[in-house]
Amino acid sequence: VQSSYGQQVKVDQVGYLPDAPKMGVVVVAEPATGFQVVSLGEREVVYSGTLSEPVDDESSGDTVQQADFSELRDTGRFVLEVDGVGQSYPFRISSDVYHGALVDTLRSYTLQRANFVIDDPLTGLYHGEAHMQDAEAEMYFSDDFHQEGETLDMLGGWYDAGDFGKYTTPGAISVAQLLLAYEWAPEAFTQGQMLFPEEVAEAAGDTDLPDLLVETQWKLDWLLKMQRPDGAAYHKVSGAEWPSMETTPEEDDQTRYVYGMSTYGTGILGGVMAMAARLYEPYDPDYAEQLLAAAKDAFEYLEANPEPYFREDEDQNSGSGPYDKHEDAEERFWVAAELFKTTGDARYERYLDEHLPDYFSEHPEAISWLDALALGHWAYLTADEPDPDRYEEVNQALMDSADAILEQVDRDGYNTALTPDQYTWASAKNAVALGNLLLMANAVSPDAAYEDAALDQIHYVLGRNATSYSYLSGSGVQQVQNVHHRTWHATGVYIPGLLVGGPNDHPGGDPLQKELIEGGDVPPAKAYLDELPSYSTNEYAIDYTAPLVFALAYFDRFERD
Ligand code: 9MR
Repeated sequence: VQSSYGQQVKVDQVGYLPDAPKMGVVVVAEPATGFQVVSLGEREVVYSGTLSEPVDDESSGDTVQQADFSELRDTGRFVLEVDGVGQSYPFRISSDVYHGALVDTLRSYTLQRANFVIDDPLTGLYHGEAHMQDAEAEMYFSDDFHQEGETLDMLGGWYDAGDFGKYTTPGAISVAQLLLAYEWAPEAFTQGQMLFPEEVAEAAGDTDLPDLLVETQWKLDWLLKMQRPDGAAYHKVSGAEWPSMETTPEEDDQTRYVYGMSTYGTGILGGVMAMAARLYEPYDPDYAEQLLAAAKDAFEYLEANPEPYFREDEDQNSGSGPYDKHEDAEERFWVAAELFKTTGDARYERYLDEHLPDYFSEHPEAISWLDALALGHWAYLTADEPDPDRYEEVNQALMDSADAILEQVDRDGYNTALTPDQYTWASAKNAVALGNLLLMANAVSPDAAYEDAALDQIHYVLGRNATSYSYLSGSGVQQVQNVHHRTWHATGVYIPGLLVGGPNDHPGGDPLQKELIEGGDVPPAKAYLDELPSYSTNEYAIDYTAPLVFALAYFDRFERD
């Protein structure tokens, strides 16, 4: 895929919105001056401009100049040409420029369904019912409710990533961001938009639900199964060994176990249930009631068990990921705040006041399974009657975080939200999620600079970056090709809509990536390999794509007033 195009002159390879800033990044050896935007086909110069002064970008080690063509509002297909340097990959300008990527990312969840026949005419992906042994997943340990070896029905849900594990925390945090996307822009989510494969449409029946809520219900139903009768959440369902990359889902017939339990996961599970209760209510009040009861059970468990707890099972990381977190304050904050928003019951606000008073003013970080505080803050800010002083604290904390992110974007040669030390596991997800924090700040205190910088993070993952890769499969010219994904690799079918982890200079045990990092001077933003074995940079996961769904839905057909 690599070509001389697009390596020095970088653009969002999907494109730009007529109503938003448009900027390309030029990597230079010697300072350059002029640039043109040229229409494809007619090859007319539709815009000419002057590059910004060169800057040394710390994360990439590149000397870069920016080409700002925001004034160009014509729709169409273009390339960016820079005198004496070269030309970019083609890109579009159009108000629906991100729509295809939005649909791809949404569909990717359906294609990740476990225990379900996938027969998708759009991608050609096929696999039969697999991991049906989840109907009898074995308890790995005993607790007050089940004996070790007892079997539980754990059918349903999505596979986590390129592996076949099903994990409570990334699952619930993904659903939460999809539901938030829906709550923010319900008009972006319609029936029929996800072009469901026939089996999915049939199973959904004659519901009034928009497709997105059909799909999130598939995961929510599984999450409900992960909850114990006392409200606590089991951690994951997986086999004890990693299957080889050549294994199709059907071939992985090893016993599946229910592992672990955690208070942080109980908080996340409760938070998403409280949020979902509100959103399913207009369509299905009975289901909403069930979701709300699950949220309350999770909360009550946490209220009765104030100490953080994360259960480590021997053997539990030999065939699945750890997703370990040994603190839980952020997740407690979220479930209480989300219940406060959904029910209006002052009891939940009291809990925050009494047990987590410092967390109102704690600076929120990018939403992830490791930290759900931003979701808690957002719920509190949008609850009906928050305490005015507490509201101010939360508001200030969000503004402080947003302004720090904005500073980084301004400093960065590529307008990326990641600081040089943030190119770690799942950096692409974190860039987008940092952008989403800016959208939250903008919703509270509107400022176009927040929106623009959030959009910059979409540009970053879609190719305007130091490697020139679009980290989203199926989008852009230089798309990722060798995603670490078993079903993809074993079937040979390219699956669109998957966001990979991206650059990571802390590769842990990933041998290929370690070799790259130890081999020499690799700048953080270039610590990336589009190679199948590079699981620390080139795996996809449901929680990587989720913040991108939120951002793409926000900017789909975006217009500036
Ligand atoms: O996304 C996870 C990342 O934040 C962690 O640092 C990393 C190591 O624990 O694990 C990542 O998650 C993987 C999970 O453990 C197993 N399924 C695939 C996930 C994506 O690589």
